[in-house]
Amino acid sequence: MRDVTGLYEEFGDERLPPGQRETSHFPVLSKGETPSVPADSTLDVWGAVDDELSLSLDELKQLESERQRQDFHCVTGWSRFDCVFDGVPFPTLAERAGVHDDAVHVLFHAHDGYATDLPLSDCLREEVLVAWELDGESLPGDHGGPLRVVTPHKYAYKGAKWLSGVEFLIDAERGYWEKRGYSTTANPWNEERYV
Ligand SMILES: Nc1nc2c(c(=O)[nH]1)N[C@H]1C(S)=C(S)[C@@H](COP(=O)(O)O)O[C@H]1N2
Ligand SMILES: [Mo]
Repeated sequence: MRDVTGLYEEFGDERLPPGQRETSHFPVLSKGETPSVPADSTLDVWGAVDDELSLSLDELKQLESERQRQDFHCVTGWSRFDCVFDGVPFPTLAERAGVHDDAVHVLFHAHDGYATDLPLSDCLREEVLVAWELDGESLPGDHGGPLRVVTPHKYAYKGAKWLSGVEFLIDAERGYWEKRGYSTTANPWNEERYV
């Protein structure tokens, strides 16, 4: 298992980012109801890529995956340490799609109509996982099952639950919360909460 709970050293002095409090349970935070994701749904990858992808969950699981221990920081002020996620590191997916040199940004799409965006450089990190297991069990529906993104170096609204698509962009576009005033870069150790 790869332990990335030390990644805070790149960004700050303390594992717990400023203004956060640690919680031992795992709250659910969604903009609306948990959507029902069809069993035959695919993860689609498109935009500035050589090969558009449409992968079933089984196909995704055949890519090189790993288990990671990560921390989770919600912009509303709670953090949960030591979450264990299984998934495919984002760079592996990007490599499979053949991302174009002029791509600079990523927009993640979800089955509940949610979207969130990040600079490509913030996504091309091993700890950005497209994940299907939490703490050794299939990802619970409320937490984004069957498939979600996790971004331990960012506030957790960057991690789309019920992931349906990944779009590579040559011009930045804003996601659901980003259009409503939340930060695009969302570094918890700089308290980049709002614009
Ligand atoms: N599709 C989707 N993904 C989402 C959200 C959402 O409403 N819809 N909420 C975001 C927010 S604000 C947070 S803090 C985390 C919460 O994840 P959790 O419910 O597993 O704690 O999911 C993020 N991803
Ligand atoms: Mo959040």
